[in-house]
Amino acid sequence: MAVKNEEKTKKIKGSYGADSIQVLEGLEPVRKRPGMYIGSTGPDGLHHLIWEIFDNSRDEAMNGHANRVEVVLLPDNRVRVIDNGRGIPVGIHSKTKVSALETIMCTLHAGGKFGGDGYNVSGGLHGVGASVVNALSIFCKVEVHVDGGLFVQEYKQGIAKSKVKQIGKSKFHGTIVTFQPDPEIFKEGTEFVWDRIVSHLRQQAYLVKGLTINLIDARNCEDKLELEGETYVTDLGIEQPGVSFYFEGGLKSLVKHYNENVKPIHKNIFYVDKEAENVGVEIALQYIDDLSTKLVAFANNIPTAEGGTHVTGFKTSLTRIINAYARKNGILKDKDENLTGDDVLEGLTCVISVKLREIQFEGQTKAKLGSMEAQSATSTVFSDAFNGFLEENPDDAREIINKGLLALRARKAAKAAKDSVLRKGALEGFSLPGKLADCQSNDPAESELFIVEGDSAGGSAKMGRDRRTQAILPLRGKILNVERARLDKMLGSEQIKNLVLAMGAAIGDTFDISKIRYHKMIIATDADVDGAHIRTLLLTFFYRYYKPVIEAGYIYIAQPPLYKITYGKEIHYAYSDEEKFEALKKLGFGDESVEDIGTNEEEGETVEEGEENEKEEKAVKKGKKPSVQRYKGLGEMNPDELKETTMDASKRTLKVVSIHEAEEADKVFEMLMGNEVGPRKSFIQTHAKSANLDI
Ligand code: 1YM
Repeated sequence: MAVKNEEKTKKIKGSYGADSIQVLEGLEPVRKRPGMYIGSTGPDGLHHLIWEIFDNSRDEAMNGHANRVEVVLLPDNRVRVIDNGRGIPVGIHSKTKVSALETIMCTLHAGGKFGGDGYNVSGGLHGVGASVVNALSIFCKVEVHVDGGLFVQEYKQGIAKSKVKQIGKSKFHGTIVTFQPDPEIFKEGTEFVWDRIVSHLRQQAYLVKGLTINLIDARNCEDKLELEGETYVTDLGIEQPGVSFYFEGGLKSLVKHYNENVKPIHKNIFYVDKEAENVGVEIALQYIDDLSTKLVAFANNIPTAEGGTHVTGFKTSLTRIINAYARKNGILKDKDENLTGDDVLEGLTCVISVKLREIQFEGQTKAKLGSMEAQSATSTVFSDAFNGFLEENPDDAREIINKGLLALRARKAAKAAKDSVLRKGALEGFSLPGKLADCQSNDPAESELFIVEGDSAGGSAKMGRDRRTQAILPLRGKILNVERARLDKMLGSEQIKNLVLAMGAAIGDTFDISKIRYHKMIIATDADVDGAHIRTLLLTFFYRYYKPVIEAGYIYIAQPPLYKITYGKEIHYAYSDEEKFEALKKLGFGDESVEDIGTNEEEGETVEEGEENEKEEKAVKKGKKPSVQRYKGLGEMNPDELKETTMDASKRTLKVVSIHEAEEADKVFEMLMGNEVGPRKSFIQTHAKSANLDI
């Protein structure tokens, strides 16, 4: 009799535990929204079908009832998973009058207690995935060797074709699930990828020590009938290509594998596999002669790339145990500082795997373990075992602690070097950068720092400044190849270091705004593409490292004029094309009638010189036109012009930088630096011509 799935929810008593109430629901929702159950209907979701069925076999192995699982790829994109476990129960439930097998395969059940008191390592979902796979398969068959018999049931799109039937006797015990993904669901295709399955199964084999996993490629096997036989495929004696995984040592084997091509600094791999507070904790670790850390963690065999409670519990214990041992054995003296968490992670290769009855994931990608009991359980199991390991293996212990001490010393030396670079300028006046022409005042409130592009502009600025309150720091023309340098590299640059020293407020952890030496830091770059780049870079730098300084309103952008218009004795500075227009209009000239001084050397002479002045005056009287000079850079201005237009506090205009502007600059910088070539290219093309980068 064909069994219909009921869409409505009904409650029945669990088959194997008297009080276990199960919520059962038909499989219609799975076919309607497959993504909700397997993530996607693309290749990820397709492979997920195998993982679901495999997980049931693996859980059976982890509960100690199976030691062999076979995954066989068959023709027509069918997959068969075989285990030698107890076999899914087939008994008829007294209330539902339905076989447990059928319930498992044809209802969305809550899982958990269904089968009794097993260790529900897949988050209390033992067997739950099977019905999902069944629902999404055009064909599915389960063969169970149990209680001396062989029982079979077949399904189509989650619906049983008949009751569970006993078709013979059996001396085996185990479960065989064969399924064929439904192309109606997996519209992108139902072809499995061999390498993907290999790497998943290899990882799983490390996580379940003593389990043999065979993967067999029988996709080209012509004798379908034989493959459809009721016994284990590998017992058919057909030689098929495949791989086999078996790791006796579990995670210890995995650490050994990770450290195969590197140099361990101690002989023995630490290993523990114990339970505390109902949480299974398995950890293996070994230190290598390197600075990097490889810490891989799993919860119920699911990778937790973002770590979580188990990793936290491990890290705190590792630091505590190593410090305690080192002190007890006089390796760390009373006066010595403790090793930090980072110190003891250097060179560590470690795999952590915890198993919980109930599991909680956190984070965006659900790749972080949230279950609190995992933290204390990991801590308890690891502390005890690792302490024992150090006591029993003093040579290994010494190497591990020495490694940590090395990290500590390196960290301190680096900090001292950084502090000396950054503090010197902050505290005393005498180690300011040589490039800086400092001001005389010691009062930050009246002091200004001009950050000037290029040595020649720097020279003019030095001469044109008020040396009492104005300091000049020239940045070499090309301070950096802005398009290539990363911000972290930038910090290593001499130019940026000079800027940090000149400001006097240090950087990073040691940053202290109260130490800042100037309350105005004025960026004065040229009005061309290079200048705009340097300005973007400086703003980004301030945005990332000196946000409070921007917020305090200490960062400014100088507004040098773009044009100088000379008409006899009259001098006008124009800061934009419109202003130039206006000025010329006022003098009675249209823009077109004016000669650009850039192309007229003779009239390009400065007006300041008396003789020239007179000449000019005469020229004007003779009806000559005004001359217009376009400044391409600050370096083109003489000291007086620079003072008059850009530096003199009574005449200049400054633009204060808002946090919003800095943020925009940061985005532009990010784009210029980013790996995406497209946006950068189009940005540069758009802005290459405009002298003023709009920030
Ligand atoms: C190829 C897939 O599903 N194996 C499998 C599944 C189960 C058992 C053994 C099993 C579990 C329990 C008791 C228990 C499942 N049983 C259930 C349920 N291989 C595959 N092997 N007896 C047998 O957990 O107590 C669900 S899955 F719910 F019936 F117990």
